[in-house]
Amino acid sequence: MIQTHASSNFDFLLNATPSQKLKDVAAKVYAGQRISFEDGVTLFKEADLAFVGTLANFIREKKNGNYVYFNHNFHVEPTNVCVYSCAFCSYSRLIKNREQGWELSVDQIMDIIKKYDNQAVTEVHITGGVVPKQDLNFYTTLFKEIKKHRPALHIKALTPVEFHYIFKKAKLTYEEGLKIMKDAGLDSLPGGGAEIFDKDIRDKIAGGKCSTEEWLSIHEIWHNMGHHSNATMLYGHIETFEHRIDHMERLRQLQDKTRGFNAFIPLKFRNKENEMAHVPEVSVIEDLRNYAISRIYLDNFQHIKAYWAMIGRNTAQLSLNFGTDDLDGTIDDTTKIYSMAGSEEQNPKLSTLQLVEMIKAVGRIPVERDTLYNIVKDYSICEVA
Ligand code: V47
Ligand code: SF4
Repeated sequence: MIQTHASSNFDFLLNATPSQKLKDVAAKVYAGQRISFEDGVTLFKEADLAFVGTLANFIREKKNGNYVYFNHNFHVEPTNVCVYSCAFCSYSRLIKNREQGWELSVDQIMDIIKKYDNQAVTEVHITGGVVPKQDLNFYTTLFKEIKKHRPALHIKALTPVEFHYIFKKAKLTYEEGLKIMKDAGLDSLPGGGAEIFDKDIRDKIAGGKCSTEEWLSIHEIWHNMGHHSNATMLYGHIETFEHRIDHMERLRQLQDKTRGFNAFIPLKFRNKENEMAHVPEVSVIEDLRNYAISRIYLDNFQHIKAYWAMIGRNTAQLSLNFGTDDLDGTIDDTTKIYSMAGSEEQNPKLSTLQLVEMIKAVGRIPVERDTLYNIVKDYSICEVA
């Protein structure tokens, strides 16, 4: 019998581990079966990087071949002042210390948007702190202005943290509020604010802001309206492996119902200058294991994103062999969330050429996508202009 590369890797894996539990998980993955909650925890507790990496790469190549996606995007952070005080957040300045923060007006944000008039960006990612002034009227005015100025620019904006606050203040249901935002120009939702879904841990690190149920409900309603979103998980702080699998399990269940998530984005806790600075950051090996196990567990998510601005370009590049297939975008030094939290990327900005070279250097095919993963340019057949 001719052995494929994948099946010889699996034989090697089965022979390499003495653990029957791990052999069983590998057999399920190879057969294309969903792994259970217990299997996920077993992978976190017992499997080494080579083991989960081989399984994750098998799934990644089955789902996305050799492609690595990126987009041309930039961020707008309307404010870093916030009514909440999440313990992990290095970014927000409490509302009482307003002098340390910024609050942009619609006109100031439009000046940022107009800076990209002659650039081939396809997406603006808008999110930041939560303040009373940036309410329903502020965001609907902003979205309408953006669409009036540049109709094709995809607006990926706001998280359930902001929506919950804004809609409550405006006395609107989630359905009513999301419809108004959509009509004003909102195209999709980023994955932020998910943090970790376990209630005890969420209360400790992000108490006061929208609950797990509220986060999931807003995404479900948005998906049922026919639109898409992403999902994140903040890991590597005070959570356990069970909490990470619980988080992914809740996302997997919602995705079974709606199919509305595009990508899952694990976010490594960074510990610079926040209330959790005493909590050590996890190792790069743990980052890669976490990407790989996410890829294995979330069998109904098409894409796993390594957000290079947070994890650093070298680890992001390495992760392309451990389950990830998306690097986010060019960013153009427009986000401060991660540099303020201690990311190695203090001025996150990559040119198309840099992204393409990063991806080609590991033997993969760079593909520029739009927010919804339609292919804009396949760099196996195009040159960088
Ligand atoms: O929800 C804040 C995280 C998120 C820290 O959807 C931190 O394409 C680590 O969601 N250490 C916002 N993480 C960013 C976000 C995102 C980013 C890129 C792409 C997409 C997408 C979404 O940033 C917050 C929080 O989980 N965060 N502080 C920190 N110290
Ligand atoms: Fe505010 Fe978001 Fe920071 Fe929490 S993570 S304090 S909600 S800006």
